[in-house]
Amino acid sequence: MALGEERQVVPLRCELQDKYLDFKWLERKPTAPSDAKLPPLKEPLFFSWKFADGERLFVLAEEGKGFVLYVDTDGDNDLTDEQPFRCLWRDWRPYSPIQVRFGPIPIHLRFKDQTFTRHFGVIAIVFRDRGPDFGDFDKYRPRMALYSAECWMGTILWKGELMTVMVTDTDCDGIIGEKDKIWLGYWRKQLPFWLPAIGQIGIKGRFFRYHVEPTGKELVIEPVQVRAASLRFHGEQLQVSVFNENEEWWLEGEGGELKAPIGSFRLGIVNLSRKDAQGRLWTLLAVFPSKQAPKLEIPEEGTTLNLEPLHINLRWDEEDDGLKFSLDITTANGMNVGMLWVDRKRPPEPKLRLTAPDGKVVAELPFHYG
Ligand SMILES: [Ca+2]
Ligand SMILES: [Ca+2]
Repeated sequence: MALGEERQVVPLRCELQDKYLDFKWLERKPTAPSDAKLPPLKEPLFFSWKFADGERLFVLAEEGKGFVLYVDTDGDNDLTDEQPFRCLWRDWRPYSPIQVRFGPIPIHLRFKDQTFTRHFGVIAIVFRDRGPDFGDFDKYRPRMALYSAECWMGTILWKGELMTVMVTDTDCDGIIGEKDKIWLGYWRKQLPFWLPAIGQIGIKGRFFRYHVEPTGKELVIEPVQVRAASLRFHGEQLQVSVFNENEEWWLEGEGGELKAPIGSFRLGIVNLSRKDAQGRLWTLLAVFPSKQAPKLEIPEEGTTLNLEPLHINLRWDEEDDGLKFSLDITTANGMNVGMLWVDRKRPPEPKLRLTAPDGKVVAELPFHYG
């Protein structure tokens, strides 16, 4: 992260935001807890969510020509001391599925002898059956989701350049921990990527452990000593995530060599860049398949990452009266190629040529990116 030998403390500032990158479904409850104090409510629907200091009740109810949301923001199980959040039917956005947002809602939390306030948004989404409901609000089937309406911004030194980072409370528990995310490069026209808010990284042979403080006020980066060996690759740049039961690393290397901790790992993500003979820059992003991530052993003498040859897998399914063809690409070690770019653009779409046994071309069809 920061390429320094010293421990670094990066202050983060909390900002309200109305966009969200992740959300969590609130848990629907058939009734309110028996000791909950409720204001008078028409047709209430009960939901709950577990924050770092315990469960909170959310209640959506009808009110005139709209809806009212009560949230137990201070966790005392009393909704009569709460400010209601309202919306009208005309506020429902004609998205698919239709939805309305409430908030920002201040949630007052207690964590390790500290009290602080976090802001969240609530999205009410209406489904009917399995699809979105474009008709009337079906009060018996809404789903409600929670998202953090805050992010924490800071600036780090990343490979010699200043880079803005954004920390989000991804799991919506009100504190920052290992299930939350640090977004890097989100504002640049490059592939945004994220790291867990607590983790370990190695860049060009320097290794660091980092964590975001639970209230989000700072990011602490500390250099660590690691027994490392070479992971050789064919290309200019390589980024990988590796993990085992005990640890997880984000690692970066250049010029055909990446320094990795010695040990037995599995490969989560591979991002490889290489120039071809014409000077075009190819970028390949591969992720582990749904079943199991491929093994990666890093012995003391080092090893080589072999991704090639790439396999092109052609599939077809019957659809109506015809056949639907699709293709995907896997690496030699079985990872799924999620993206393949040339000079930061998608390569031209491949074509499928169908021929009869005598070699006569029956059809020539272009594929489309799905
Ligand atoms: Ca309350
Ligand atoms: Ca969290």
